[in-house]
Amino acid sequence: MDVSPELRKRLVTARRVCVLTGAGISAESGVPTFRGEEGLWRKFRPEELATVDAFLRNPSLVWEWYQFRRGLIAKVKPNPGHDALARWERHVDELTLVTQNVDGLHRRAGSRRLIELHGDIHRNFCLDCGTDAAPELLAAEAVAPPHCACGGRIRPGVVWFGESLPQGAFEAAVEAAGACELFLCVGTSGAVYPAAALPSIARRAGAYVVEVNPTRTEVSGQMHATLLGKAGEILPELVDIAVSAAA
Ligand code: BJW
Ligand code: ZN
Repeated sequence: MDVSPELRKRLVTARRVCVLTGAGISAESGVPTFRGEEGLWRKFRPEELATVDAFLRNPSLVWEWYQFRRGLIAKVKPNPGHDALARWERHVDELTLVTQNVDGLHRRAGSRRLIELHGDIHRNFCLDCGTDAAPELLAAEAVAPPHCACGGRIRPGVVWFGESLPQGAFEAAVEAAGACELFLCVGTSGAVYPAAALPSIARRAGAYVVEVNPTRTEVSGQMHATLLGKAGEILPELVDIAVSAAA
């Protein structure tokens, strides 16, 4: 991979780093992305599955889709891209990892300063009273969402279209993007807001902004540099450069 002298300098000198990740970083672990050739949404329309209206209209279909994905995620593990970001966090003054992913792979890789903008697929809560669901309610084979003690339906703890992000999550992400010297945008199509606004927020605040993705995206035009390739191959190299300087 060709790292420009400018990017090398930024990697070596940045003390505050912010990274935004999307489904692409988990693709090499075997978790399908949403959009594109191999994307989940080639087969299912987002509005049929990722809105509260879809859940109310057809709770079993939506529940089954999340149970299928939970089963898939349980069988995979973090890849060198996740590992590299966790390693970087241990070596730099401040690395805030903002993810749109709900799969929990960053946490499993060891990232701690983590903001999960779109929730957590392993969590479930009651649509009516908001109480977290007890794990015993969530048998893997269940084909319909269980009910809470209050009678309400249990739903996955993810953020659907039209819903607010978890309280304080976007504000914390904006703060990190606005305060960093180096911002990386990894494995996201940049199609979903407000997450897709973070690169431009970082750039306006003076950060050097870099994208890692096999293809150009809706936010490529906002980048100082785009590194075309897989996160699991490029991130370890970038972190080697950053960490060797810190050693
Ligand atoms: C690789 C790779 C490899 C492959 N290595 N890369 C402004 C303008 C227009 C609309 C809106 C707007 N603001 C809000 C909206 C409405 C809406 C929205 O954005 N709509 C768009 C469709 C236009 N947004 C919302 O409704 C959000 N809520 C909201 O805005 O509330 C108000 C609010 C405002 C301000 C502050 C706070 C709140 C909620 C959005 C919720 C999104 N939910 C989903 C589903 C989550 C649950 C689940 O998992 O089922 O989140 S949608 C889906 O898309 C999922 C993802 O997190 C999200 C982003 O997808 P991502 O990660 O980018 O994946 P892909 O598949 O699109 O891209 C993968 C990329 O990886 C590709 O580029 C590949 O090339 C690449 N890749 N292999 C590196 N090996
Ligand atoms: Zn309830």
